[in-house]
Amino acid sequence: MERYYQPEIECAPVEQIKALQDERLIKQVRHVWDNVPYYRKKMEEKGVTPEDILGTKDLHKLPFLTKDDLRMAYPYGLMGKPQKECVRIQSTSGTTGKRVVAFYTQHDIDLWEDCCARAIMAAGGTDEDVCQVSYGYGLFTGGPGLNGGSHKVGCLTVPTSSGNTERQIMFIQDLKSTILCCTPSYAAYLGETMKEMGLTPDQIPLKAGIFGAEAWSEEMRRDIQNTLGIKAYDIYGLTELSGPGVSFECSEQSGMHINEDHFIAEIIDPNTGEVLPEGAKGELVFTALTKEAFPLLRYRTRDICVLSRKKCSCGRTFIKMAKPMGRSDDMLIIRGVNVFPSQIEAVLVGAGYPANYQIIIDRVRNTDTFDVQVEMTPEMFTDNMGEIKTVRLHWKRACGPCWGSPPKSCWLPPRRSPAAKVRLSA
Ligand code: DLL
Repeated sequence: MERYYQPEIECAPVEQIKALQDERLIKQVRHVWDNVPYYRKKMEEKGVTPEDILGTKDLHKLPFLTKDDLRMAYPYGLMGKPQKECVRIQSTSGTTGKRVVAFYTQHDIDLWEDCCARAIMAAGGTDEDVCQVSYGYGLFTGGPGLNGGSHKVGCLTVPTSSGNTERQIMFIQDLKSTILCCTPSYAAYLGETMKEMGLTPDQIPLKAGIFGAEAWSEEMRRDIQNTLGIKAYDIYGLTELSGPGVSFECSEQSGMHINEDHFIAEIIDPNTGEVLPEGAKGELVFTALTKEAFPLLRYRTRDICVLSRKKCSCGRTFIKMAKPMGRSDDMLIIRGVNVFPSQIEAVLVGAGYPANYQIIIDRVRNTDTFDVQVEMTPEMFTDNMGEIKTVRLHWKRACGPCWGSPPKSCWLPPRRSPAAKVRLSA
C-alpha cells in the first residue's frame, strides 16, 4: 500500500522531476514518431523530427493536438500500439460528432490506477478504509479509474456506480464506507438526502470524499463537508489522458498536484498558442509521458487554468493546478456530462427546424439545470397540444442518452443524464 505514496518521486526536488521528464519526453516522442503516423505527419508539416527534441525545453517545437484531431483520427488513427496489445477502451460523454475513444494497454491501466491510488492516499486513504465508488462505470473513466486506485491502496472497494440513492445511503451506513468517490453535485445531493432523512454528520461514517469531473466552488465544498462531516478533495482528469488522477488535491486543499512523472503541463494563450509563464491564466495543455496506447503530445484540453509551484505544506513538489476556471471552447458540463451547444443545434436542424434557441443553465440546490428554449416558427405552430408534446419529446430524446426522462436508477444525474427541459416559445 505504501507504494502509492511515493515521496521519492512526489516530493523530489524540481530539478530531479524535470530531468525525469526530459528523459521520458525524448523516449515518448520517438515512440509516437515510430508508431503514430497521424502525429508524425503533423511533426513533418512543422519541420520537426525526434532529433530536435532534447528535453522539455524543446516541447514548444511540437505541434498541438486538439479535439478536432481526435475526431479526424477516429477511431484508430492515434493508437500507439498494435491492437492486440491494447486491452481496454474508455470514451467521453457526448461531443460533437464522434465521441473520443481512448485506448489502454495493461501497462497504461496500471499507471492510471497508480495515479488514482496516489489521489486516494493523499485524501488519507489506507487499506483500513471502505471506499465507495459512486462514479459511473462503463465507458466513463470515473468508476473504473477510482475502482482500480482503491484496489491498489487495498481499500475494501464498494463499486456502487452512480444512481440508486437509497442503495448508496444504505451501503454507506451498513458497510461503514469511509471514503466516497463521485461527482461533487452527486455528493451534494447525497448529503441533502441524508439530511432530509434526519442523519447528522456524526451518524455518517464517511471521513473523506474524492470529487471531480465537473467544476465546483469552495462554497459547495463547504456545504458538502458540513452535511457529510468529511474532508472533500478535488480530483481532475480527462478521458484523453487516461481519466481521473491526472492531478489530485492533498491535505492543503488548495489546488491539485499534477502527476508530473506522467504528464507535462503547459499554459498557453488559447488564441495565439504562445506558452505563458507560471502563474499566468490560460489554456491547459498536457503531454502524456508514459502512455503507450494513446500517447497524446501537447493535447489542448480547452480548460482555462493557472499553475503554481508555490511550496505546499504536504511536502509534495509536483506543480499544482487551480480549479479549472472555465473553457476556451463552448463545451458545457451539465451534471458531469459534456454537452456542446452544436449538438443541440444539430438535433434542431436535423429535424428541419431553424436553429433559433437559447440554453439556460442554472444550479439549483447544487444541481445543474439545463433549459433549452426553442423559438417556434409559423410552420411549427399548432394548437394541438398532442403535437407539441410529441415534438418536445422527440427533441429531448434526440439530445442524448436518457435525456428528458432518465430512469430513476440513474439518480437523474451523476454522469449520463442531464435531463434537459425543452420549452417552445412563440
Ligand atoms: O471527467 C474524468 C474524471 C472522472 C475526472 C472522475 C475526475 C473524476 P471527461 O469526461 O473526459 O473525463 O471530462 C473531462 O471534465 O476537460 C474538465 O473540463 C472537466 N473536469 C474534470 N475534472 C474536473 C474538476 C472526466 N475536478 C473534462 N474540476 C475536463 C473541474 C473538471 N472540471
